[in-house]
Amino acid sequence: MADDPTLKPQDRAQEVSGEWEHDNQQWWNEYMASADNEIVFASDHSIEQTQAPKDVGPLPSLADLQAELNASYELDPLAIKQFNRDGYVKLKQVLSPGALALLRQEMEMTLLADLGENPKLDFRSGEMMWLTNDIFRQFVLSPRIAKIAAALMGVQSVRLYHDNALAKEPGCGRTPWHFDKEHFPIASNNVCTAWIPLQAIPGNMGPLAFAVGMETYRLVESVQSSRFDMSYDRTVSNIFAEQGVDVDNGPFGLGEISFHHSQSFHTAGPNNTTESRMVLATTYFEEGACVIPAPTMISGDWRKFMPDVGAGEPIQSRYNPVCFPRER
Ligand SMILES: O=C(O)CCC(=O)C(=O)O
Repeated sequence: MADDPTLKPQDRAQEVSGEWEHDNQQWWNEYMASADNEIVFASDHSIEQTQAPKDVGPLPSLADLQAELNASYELDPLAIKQFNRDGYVKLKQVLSPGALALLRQEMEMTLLADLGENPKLDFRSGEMMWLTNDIFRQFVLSPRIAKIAAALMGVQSVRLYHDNALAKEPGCGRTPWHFDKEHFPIASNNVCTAWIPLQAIPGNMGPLAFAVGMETYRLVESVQSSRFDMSYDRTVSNIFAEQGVDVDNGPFGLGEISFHHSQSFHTAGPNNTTESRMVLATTYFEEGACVIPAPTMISGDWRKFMPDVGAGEPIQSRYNPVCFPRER
């Protein structure tokens, strides 16, 4: 039905009101196909290139990894200001090259085991890896990362919504413009995602790019979501260009990670390198938040991320542990 060319725009808008009936990989497949690959930004910050060092030295032991991911990061108060003003912040040197290399190796093995040698996917994805893999578990439940999320949002305690392994393969096109508030069925304004690159991301590898401004989403609030054609991406992009919205599509250095608020509009460029762009994205929400009254199919596979939690209920399932302060 989604591909029926005879559908009128209003029918397409109504289509998103049902729930998503497929898995998370299928969601990403359809989602990436809704990107308009003709879009370029008026302001391009991607010129600077960042090369990943190839030799990161010996990989850390599990105990060393644990120590790194438990230790507090010294968060500059200016970063909190920037997050609340711009809707996102990029923080340098949050994680060591060794820790990232270890997770990259693990992610590659996990995706290979789950999707096979040649899955013919431009964008491989995985989720809930922390349940079965100790190294993922250290990262996804990391007090170091969750504490930053809590401080940026100004809340005492955060729970995990979900983890996402995101492997944008060489040749994969843009990630469409979106904001996560529309995708996450969480009735709270305190939701953010840590986007953790597992290698440096130069401008031509598709760094996550942000429309600057916590309130920028208001410019495109009335644009109807469509399941899933390119019209939404194109319309949002046109409005941002017309309104002179600055887009930060700068590269990520090794160890640099970003945090974006669920109101932050973001996109990502194509991967025009020969290397897979591997990222772990973990989403946190304020303790006490509930599911929205009526999730739609653009909420994706949400029931999987919070089993036995119904619409309108507090999100406290076994898959949504408190990550900060760490439960003992
Ligand atoms: O990795 C990407 O290209 C998109 C990821 C994203 O939109 C997110 O983590 O919120």
